[in-house]
Amino acid sequence: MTEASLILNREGHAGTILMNRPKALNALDIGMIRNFASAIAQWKDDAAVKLVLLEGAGGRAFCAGGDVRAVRAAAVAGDRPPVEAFFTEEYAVNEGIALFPKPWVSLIDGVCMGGGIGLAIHNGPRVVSEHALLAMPETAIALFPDVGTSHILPRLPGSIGTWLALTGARLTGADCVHAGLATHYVLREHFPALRAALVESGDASVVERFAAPLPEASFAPHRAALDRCFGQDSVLGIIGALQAEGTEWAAAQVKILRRMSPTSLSVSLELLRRGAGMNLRQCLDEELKLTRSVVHDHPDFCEGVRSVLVDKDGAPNWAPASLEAVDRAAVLGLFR
Ligand code: QUE
Repeated sequence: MTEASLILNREGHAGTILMNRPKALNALDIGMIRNFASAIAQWKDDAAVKLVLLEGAGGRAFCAGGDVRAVRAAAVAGDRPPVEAFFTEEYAVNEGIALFPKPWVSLIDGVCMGGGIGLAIHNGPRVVSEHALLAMPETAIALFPDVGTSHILPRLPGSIGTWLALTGARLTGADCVHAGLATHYVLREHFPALRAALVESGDASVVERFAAPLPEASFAPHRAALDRCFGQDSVLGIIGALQAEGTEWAAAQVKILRRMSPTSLSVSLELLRRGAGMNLRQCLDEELKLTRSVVHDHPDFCEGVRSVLVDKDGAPNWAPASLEAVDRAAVLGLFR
């Protein structure tokens, strides 16, 4: 018998959800997404469920993202319906979490990227440990910040959201609290007691009692430069501003940006600027339209997933290959 990839339970006053594909770092497949939708539907009006508790199995990850290998396989086969179903249903879950009328408590003790962030960010509390590692790595596979993060990232302090989206910067748990992605910093050793208190009390405010003193943000020394550079209104403008900084940190950011899909960087920046003026539903609709064109009508997504997750050669062949060669009209055309 195979074990379920999403395990729903009732414990005390809580509805508990365990993401359980540890070998794939709990990456979300369509079956898991459907079970999330059913948990939301069952529990939102069930007065006996005071809160939801979301965790990842295996000790290494909360959730590494969406099952983009499966999406790529469908795209390569020219099979549109499974891609349409995956993103439509995933984004509906993101909105369902945002509208969920009770605390949706995420316990993040490991890797949490992309789609994993979408399962935590739209509600709360969002608890991170000293082993949490969060990122929006989509520009490395020529996707873009989705799962409603086009609504969230433009609302983070300064230009932190743009920096995260374009560079895929990895944040520690403490960094996430400083950036506004997480709400509470709790040491891993206290997670079992926190979990027990949540289940037993049904009161999400117990997390306050478990919070540890917050270390300084790793990006604190670079915050001013980060805001100066990532506040520019084009990717080449950002790169120019970084070069003008003349620091090691700025040079490292340029090197990272130059490895990402040039089209994806341009799409992601445009999406975040639009997202600043839109509500969550509008952002999810814009993201859904973008998935169709980015996955099916542009070669970089299949190439990016091939390079990062299939062949793992770290040598993507982007088209076009440089930011200088990106045609703005072609980028805007992907937003139909
Ligand atoms: C960008 C992404 C993802 C990614 C890497 C990126 C993503 C995702 C995974 C992933 C990682 C490990 C696994 C797995 C998936 O990596 O969405 O199954 O074992 O799910 O650069 O968007």
